Amino acid sequence: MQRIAESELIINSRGAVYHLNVRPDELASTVITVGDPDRVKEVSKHFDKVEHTLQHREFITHTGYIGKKRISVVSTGIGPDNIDIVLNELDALVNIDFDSRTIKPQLAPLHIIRLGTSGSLQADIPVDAFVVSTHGLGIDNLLHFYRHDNNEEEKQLVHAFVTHTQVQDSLSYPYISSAGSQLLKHFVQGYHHGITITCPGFYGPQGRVLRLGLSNPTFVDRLTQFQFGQHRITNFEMETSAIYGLGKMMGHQCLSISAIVANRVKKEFSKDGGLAVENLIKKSLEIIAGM
Ligand code: R1P
Ligand code: URA
Repeated sequence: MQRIAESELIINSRGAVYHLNVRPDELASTVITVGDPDRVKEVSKHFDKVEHTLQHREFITHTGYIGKKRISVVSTGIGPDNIDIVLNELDALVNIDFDSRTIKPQLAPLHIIRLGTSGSLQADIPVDAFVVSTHGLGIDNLLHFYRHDNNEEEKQLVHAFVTHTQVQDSLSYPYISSAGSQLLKHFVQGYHHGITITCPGFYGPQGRVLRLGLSNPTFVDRLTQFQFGQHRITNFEMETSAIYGLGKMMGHQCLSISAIVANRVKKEFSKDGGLAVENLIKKSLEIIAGM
């Protein structure tokens, strides 16, 4: 088995993986990711017991228990580039032996659940609603650095998306990946379902105009109008496609759930986004603890 060099997998003096500063024994097999580092304690305050509290840069991890269920909550910061770090390091923590620096013969699947915020692209999905991403459609370029493939239906969906939005000339080719089916089935009642677009920015890539003009001014309207069979685009944010794409290739079950804080069709913003996120955390933790 090939040894992974010190320059490729960086382990600190505590025996912890470099960016996350987490050791293999400090991570649970159910991992909740949140963008905002301050949101970690908003999740772990619902734990019966917190075992580990760790931090390096924007990556804060709390590991603890709800009843007998061991859960870690990890902040990712914003964007697909941070997800490249978090997903690779979470996977290394369970699937690479840190002593021999070799891939373990028996791979361990994680359950990775993002609890985030998002902008709605449909008039009938209001602020403060919850959306589960059936797919992450990435208009960032992260997955193209890895060998990856889509099935025929996914290829057709991406092709229809490119034709409809006319994005192919100026942006990297979009990619798509789907939610982990073992997780998706638990989050139905009280959650909208749909395709989530993952953007490499909050302003221009999500069609927001402050002072700068947009290269494709009709892009956001076209997202709202897109249809592929029964599929429509419900929302956009900045991590889902990267989590789904990398997580699936690594063999993990991933799910992204968002509280809607902005409705871009109705031009509305939540009056209390913090409360919407708190409600999402409480409702989803009850389900996660019982899975
Ligand atoms: C932008 O404000 C951030 O909010 C959303 C986006 O994905 C992006 O990370 O999620 P979080 O609230 O989880 O960070
Ligand atoms: N996060 C985003 O990325 N976009 C929004 O509109 C709201 C939250």
